[in-house]
Amino acid sequence: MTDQFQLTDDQRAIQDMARKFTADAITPFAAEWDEKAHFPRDVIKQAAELGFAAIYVSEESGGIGLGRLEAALIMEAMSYGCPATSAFISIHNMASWMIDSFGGGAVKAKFLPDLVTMDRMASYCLTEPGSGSDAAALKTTATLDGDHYLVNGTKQFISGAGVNDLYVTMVRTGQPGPKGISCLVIEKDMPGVSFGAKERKLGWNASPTAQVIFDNVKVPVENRVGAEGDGFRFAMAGLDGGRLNIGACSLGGAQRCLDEAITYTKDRQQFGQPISDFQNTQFMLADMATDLEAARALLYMAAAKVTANAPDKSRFSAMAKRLATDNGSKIVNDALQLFGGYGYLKDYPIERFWRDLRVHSILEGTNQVMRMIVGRDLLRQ
Ligand code: FAD
Ligand code: 2MC
Repeated sequence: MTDQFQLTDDQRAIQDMARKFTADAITPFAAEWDEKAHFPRDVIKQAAELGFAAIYVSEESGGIGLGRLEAALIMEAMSYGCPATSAFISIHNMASWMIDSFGGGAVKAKFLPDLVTMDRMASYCLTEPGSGSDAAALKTTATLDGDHYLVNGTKQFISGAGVNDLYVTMVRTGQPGPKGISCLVIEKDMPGVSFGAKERKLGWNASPTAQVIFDNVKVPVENRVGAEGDGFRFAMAGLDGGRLNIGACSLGGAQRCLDEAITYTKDRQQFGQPISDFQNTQFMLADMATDLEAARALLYMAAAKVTANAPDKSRFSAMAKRLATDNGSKIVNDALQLFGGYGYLKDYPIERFWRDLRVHSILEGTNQVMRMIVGRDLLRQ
């Protein structure tokens, strides 16, 4: 954010564009996508036409070269309609940015033209069955064999598994721990790549999740992003931005539910008056709005720090993700309470947001891991 906490005209323009896209292409359909566990590939591809597939990919590589605040504004706007779809697009952005920022000329030229248009879509593969929070303990191996690696292992909970074309995958090429990890782009149709069954989930139903299984997959060395041993650093740098976007998805979902609650409580009558006349309702709405604005302010500040590559950017990203996702879920829960029994029904959107936002406190690093990152950084100073 610049200029005494105002968004610039350009930032407002991009926000308006994302809001219009959401109102036209996402909001009217999101409940059905959730109900039918439908992956809206065509709508996601339309987002690419607006530049939303490569928000912070450089213009030289075909992206729109914006900052992290602009990305947060776009994610927040799209999640007003569907947090799962917005987050799916965020993950594609994170994977594409890693290739653009850390890849050499060959890997960038090979993959980025199709990624910025979403002619190919990308997943980010870090988590394994035995390593979630302790990501640096990953066991998927890539063994160098001439001009290619042989990759073996299983990635767990991968968003876009089976539907996406490219898998930006953290693999072990060396010693145990973070320094033995490298980053490879693995293609869906390479022999030996397969997928687990689609997971059945509480929410995020528009975003398919499954295992990605590598069985002696031959991956050309030219598909490596950056140097051997640097993959963990790239993965963490990617998550500095991803976590902002997940926080922004919670802000957008919470804003939607707050707006719905204001409308509903003015309309719903009990004891001969609108329930918005009760002081309890007003106090709840007041706290929801306050918690939302506080989280938004921290998230926008953290986004500015990540754009500026500030030394404390990772700590701020973790603080903002933790606060926005915790506050977001609480606000949606309170909205559900204000709707009474109707909030529990699928006839209203609140229960979908309640389910979708719940996972934001878990993925892209649990909120306990966020506290670990913040605590460690404070004590390092
Ligand atoms: P665990 O690490 O086993 O944690 C279990 C509990 O222990 C948590 O409460 C955790 O906070 C706590 N805990 C662990 N260590 C500590 C500690 N040191 N101190 C205090 N508490 C601790 N991953 C990807 O790589 N790519 C994806 O696209 C992706 N998409 C996902 C989509 C969905 C719908 C879901 C559910 C997950 C996705 N993930 C993805 C995985 C996600 O990042 C992990 O689930 C998450 O990082 C937590 O790992 P875990 O599930 O193994 O839990
Ligand atoms: N940017 C750049 N480098 C970083 C970094 C960052 N944000 N964070 C850590 N590093 C570097 C760090 O500097 C160190 O390198 P060096 O020794 O050269 O200084 C190296 O990485 C190892 O860092 P740590 O010593 O902090 O590693 P440790 O293993 O102790 O813990 C932890 C790291 C817990 C923070 C990390 O494992 C983590 O974030 N866990 C959560 C996993 C996670 O977020 N998964 C999300 C999967 S994606 C997803 O869910 C989706 C939906 C897409």
